[in-house]
Amino acid sequence: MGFVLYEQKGAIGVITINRPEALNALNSQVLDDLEATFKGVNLDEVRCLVLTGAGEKSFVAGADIGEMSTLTKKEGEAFGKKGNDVFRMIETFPIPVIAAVNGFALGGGCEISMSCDIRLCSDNAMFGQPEVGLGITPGFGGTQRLARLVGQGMAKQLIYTAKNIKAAEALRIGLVNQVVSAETDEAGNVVKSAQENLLAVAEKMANTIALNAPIAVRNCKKAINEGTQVDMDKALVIEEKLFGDCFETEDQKAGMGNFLEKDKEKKLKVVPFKNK
Ligand code: CO8
Repeated sequence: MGFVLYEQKGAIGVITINRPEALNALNSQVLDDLEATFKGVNLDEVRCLVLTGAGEKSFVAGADIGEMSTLTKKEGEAFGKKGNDVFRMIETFPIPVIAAVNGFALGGGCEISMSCDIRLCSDNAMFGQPEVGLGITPGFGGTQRLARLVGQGMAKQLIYTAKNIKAAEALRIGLVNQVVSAETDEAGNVVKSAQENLLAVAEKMANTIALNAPIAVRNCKKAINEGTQVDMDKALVIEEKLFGDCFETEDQKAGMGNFLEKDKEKKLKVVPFKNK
């Protein structure tokens, strides 16, 4: 795929937006390549994805300003819809997606990270919604997802001021779950750069998720995504259905049977979870 790389590593997959000469800015082609890459993931084998950007400097520096600069109102709306459709596909993708944010996550970059389930970032990461400085609104879901993630007050501050924030502030307001620094040895020499270490941490988390029952993990994603959009009574019905759906699966029988056997050795073994 031209602007997107994909590597399957056992039960996890790593998707890399690969347009470093433009700091991985999202033009129509990148969006098309992303959509095709997600659609090509082998869901019989892959249980968790990591999404990152090529290079040390930038995750995604936004939607492509050059491409947007000449759009009419109608074309602007269509471009917004194109981004929204791809990001919603990521948000509702059956398996979890971890954003490994290496550097700039501005505009559409911050927005695509927010369509992922979990955000981890390197200590040089920079987040922001600079759109109002460009005369537009955050049009790839930013007004909606940022407000849901960090609360309306903080989202409005970030969006109205168009001021970028560093990794530590993103952690403080709950926009990211973890900030990853370079790994050093006892003498203080860098063993892994922040970017390398970020990917290692993200892949380790993805592998941890991949060891758990895949149907249960998928159902948790669906329950949280769908349940948080409706009132509590409806949300609990959604949860009940997805909970019930796990019973009679091989995962549920093996997972609980393993525990009940009270065989410590066996309990420690990884259950060979299957997708049924
Ligand atoms: N679009 C297109 N090209 C970009 C973008 C971008 N968003 N960001 C960087 N580039 C390009 C630069 O033009 C430059 O290209 P060239 O070498 O050909 O001149 C190359 O990447 C390197 O960039 P810089 O030289 O600017 O690198 P610096 O280290 O000096 O600066 C910054 C890095 C601070 C990230 C700077 O590049 C910057 O400010 N970029 C724009 C950030 C931004 O405003 N992003 C938000 C864009 S708007 C958006 O995302 C809206 C989403 C919703 C769309 C809704 C549709 C209707």
